[in-house]
Amino acid sequence: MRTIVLAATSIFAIAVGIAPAHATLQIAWDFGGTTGQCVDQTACDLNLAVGTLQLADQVINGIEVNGSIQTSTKSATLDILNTSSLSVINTTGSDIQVTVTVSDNNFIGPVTQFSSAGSGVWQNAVGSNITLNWYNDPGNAQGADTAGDTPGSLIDTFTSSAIFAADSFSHNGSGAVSDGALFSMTEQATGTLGPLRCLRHEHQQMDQRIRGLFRIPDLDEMKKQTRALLDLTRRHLAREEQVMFTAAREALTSGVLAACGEEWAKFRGVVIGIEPAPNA
Ligand SMILES: [Ca+2]
Repeated sequence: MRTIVLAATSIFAIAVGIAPAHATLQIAWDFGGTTGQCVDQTACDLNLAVGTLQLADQVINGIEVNGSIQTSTKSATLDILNTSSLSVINTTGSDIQVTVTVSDNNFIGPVTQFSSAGSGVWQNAVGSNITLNWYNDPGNAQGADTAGDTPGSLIDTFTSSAIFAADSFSHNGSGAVSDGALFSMTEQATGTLGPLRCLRHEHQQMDQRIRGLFRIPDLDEMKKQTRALLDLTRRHLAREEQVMFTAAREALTSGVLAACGEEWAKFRGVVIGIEPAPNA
């Protein structure tokens, strides 16, 4: 199974201004402990324009990143920091904690108001979550030296957890800031992507639905809820088959697998290697 955050985009815009100066747009990441960074106009940046930082499509510690572009705009009337990815895919059978931070400084003030927005689509990622954080620093410190480097104040935050197989989120924010001639902006996306969260979440859902069945007085409603529980259980078993058992086959030695098989066969009262009789 693959976990996808599609079109995770966030935009950070601040109105008004004075005069430009040198600054650095950069991105830093931490994918399950594998860290990295890319700075605008260095070898890792595919886009020749200053203020646009484009990463090559790549897999970092099992996380496949496609179409990652960051932009930084500084003018007398508008300062914008933007980051987006077409898709961020967990290709492994494990949950992975991901953090991506984008920052630039020497945005042009003074400014007194900010607007923020973020949106995305979850695909096959139930139980995964992402938190978007927006930071503003009147001290103009450069952020994103590391994924945890977020100078200034947290001025907006938003969290989304994937609930449905295809799920979307969006958020808008705005408020007051107090920035002088120069300031910095930093955006961060942090959360956990993974199939195990999805499986655990389904376990919780099944437990809730089973408990709920006993409280339904109406027979038709109970039938409807029982069918929904069966659908959820079938989907969950298929997902376990696809994710858990594939991961177990890859991770465990044949001796351990055989021992597990014997144990579970004993528990279920079946004999390994004997096919059930036709029409049994
Ligand atoms: Ca560039």
